[in-house]
Amino acid sequence: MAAPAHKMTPLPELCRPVAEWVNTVRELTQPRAIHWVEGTEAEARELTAQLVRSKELTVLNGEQFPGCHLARSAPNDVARVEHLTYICTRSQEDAGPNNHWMDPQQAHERMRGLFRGCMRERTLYVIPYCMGPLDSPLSRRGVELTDSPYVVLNMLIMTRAGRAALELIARDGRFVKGLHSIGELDPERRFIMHFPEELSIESFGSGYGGNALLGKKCHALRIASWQARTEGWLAEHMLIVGLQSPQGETHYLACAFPSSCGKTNLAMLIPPDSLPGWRVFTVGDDIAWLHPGADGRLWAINPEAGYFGVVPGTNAQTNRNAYEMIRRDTLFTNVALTGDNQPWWEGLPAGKPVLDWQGRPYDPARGPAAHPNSRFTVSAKRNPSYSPHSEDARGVPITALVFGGRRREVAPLVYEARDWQHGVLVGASLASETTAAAVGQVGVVRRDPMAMQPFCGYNFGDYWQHWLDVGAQLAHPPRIYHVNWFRRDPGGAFLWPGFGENLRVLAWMLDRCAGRVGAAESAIGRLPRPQDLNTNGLALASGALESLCAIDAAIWRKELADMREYLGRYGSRLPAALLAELKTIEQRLG
Ligand code: GTP
Ligand code: SPV
Ligand code: MN
Repeated sequence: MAAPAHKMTPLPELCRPVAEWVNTVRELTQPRAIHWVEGTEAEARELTAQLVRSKELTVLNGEQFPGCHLARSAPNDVARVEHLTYICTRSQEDAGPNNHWMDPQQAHERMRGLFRGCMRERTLYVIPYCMGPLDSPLSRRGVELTDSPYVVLNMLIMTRAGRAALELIARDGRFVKGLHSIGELDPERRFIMHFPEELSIESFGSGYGGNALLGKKCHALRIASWQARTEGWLAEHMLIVGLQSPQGETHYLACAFPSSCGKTNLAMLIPPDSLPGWRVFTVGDDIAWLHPGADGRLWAINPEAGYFGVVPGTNAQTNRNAYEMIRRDTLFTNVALTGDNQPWWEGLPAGKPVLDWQGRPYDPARGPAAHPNSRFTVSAKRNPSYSPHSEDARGVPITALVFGGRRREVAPLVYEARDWQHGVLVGASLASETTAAAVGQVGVVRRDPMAMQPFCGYNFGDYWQHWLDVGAQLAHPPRIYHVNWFRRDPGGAFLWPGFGENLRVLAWMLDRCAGRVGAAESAIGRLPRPQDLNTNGLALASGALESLCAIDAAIWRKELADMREYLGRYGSRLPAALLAELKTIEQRLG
């Protein structure tokens, strides 16, 4: 038989700096074996089979959910742990009041103590990955070292991982070092540490989501936001969606909503039948890297390759695209199971949970069957509305930026900022009810500027200044909006139907950007008048639209006072321009 025409270099020989670092970590953590991740399909199949044999994965009903598996995390390890997440910069001021801070040396020492010998009976996986299209100058690379094969499977879906990424690292020389161990999954021995000045991450004691898939929040937001500031771009907690109007014009929006506040759903929304002719194209569902382009516009890439999405609430009515997308080749984490091995979650109209997310016989007295932060991991290419421009090296041009929160009251359905500077204040003013995406109390309003409170790798004061600087550079800055899909009536019901109907609001924005539609001035920004929103075929309770678009001056005065107090915490790092914007609104409100 003929020899293979082309013999591939073994991965450990491809890039010496990575190999040297792996050696250092091997000495520290003492793994039984080392597995360099190639990124082939055969490798993913083998890893999956191994996890099925060890019962860490359950094969789901092959007729209804072909290629799908269920993983259950430790019951005390089900969400991000913001109270154990640190930014370790030499100066505490650089981390800012928005972050927990630890001195880098002290943090390294503490982590070394935890990592020492922690992989003795385990395999160390080396995952080279690329955030962003492989051939894009806007992409950045990293290597995650982990002892969790579940993390490897997730990273293979969520990033461009394997040989091609390592080849790029070898060429470029620069990569973010991420060291991860599940440790004993002990919440008392759990830390997520970031060293932006060293481009490194150390995560111990959790195997879940943003704590453990280091390419996602740790790299693509906390470390990348720091890099972006020094390099003149923005790393944001934003979806990217393309909307093609019935006239055939496509515009892209990037939207920042806090965790579990509707990004994945908006990114793949289905236009209602009463708005014929619209088409939706998803570029990203969670993170956007935004760059000023040579043409004076803002351009966006999605650094990720898959979705780690909230499962509960997903059904054929709320989001048929998402529902179809997760019916094959999907990894479910912490959902419930039916008697015939189908995944089940709250919000499904049919089926009956037999085992809850912990694998116990389902008992409603113990809470929901699926964990409220149960997730699906799936390739973006499974999305029926996957944009053909997702892999474009320069990204897509952004027409409008949208900020939004989950607020029962105060924030109207939508308003428009007067200009970029006002828009930066609008983003900085974002507040939202907390959700199950992070450990802690759910449903309490907190300030979450730009939806980045848990994710900005440096002082918010400097971050807002950076936003102002980026805008000043743009000859054609996107317009900036604020939305709230979550207003409630006094009985607690949502005033706005949300999901696909949100397109009506996005369409108003695009009409505004094209100068085709009017608005009413208000103290806080421009609001649609009743005739400005397309309400064809929309069934709203009487008076709902008026409530949704009303600004109550007394409530807003209180909101602004809260905002002023909050901004004051940033002291001398707070840009004067933001205070000036705040003052303008205060004066307009009277
Ligand atoms: P992360 O992945 O945590 O960043 O969340 P996300 O911002 O992508 O939120 P996602 O789209 O997954 O939605 C979170 C929850 O909000 C789900 O249970 C959705 O069903 C629900 N949801 C999403 N959009 C809407 C909406 O327009 N209206 C209402 N009422 N609920 C929504
Ligand atoms: C979020 O919490 O915003 C998520 C899920 O998107 S996680 O990957 O855990 O950060
Ligand atoms: Mn998110």
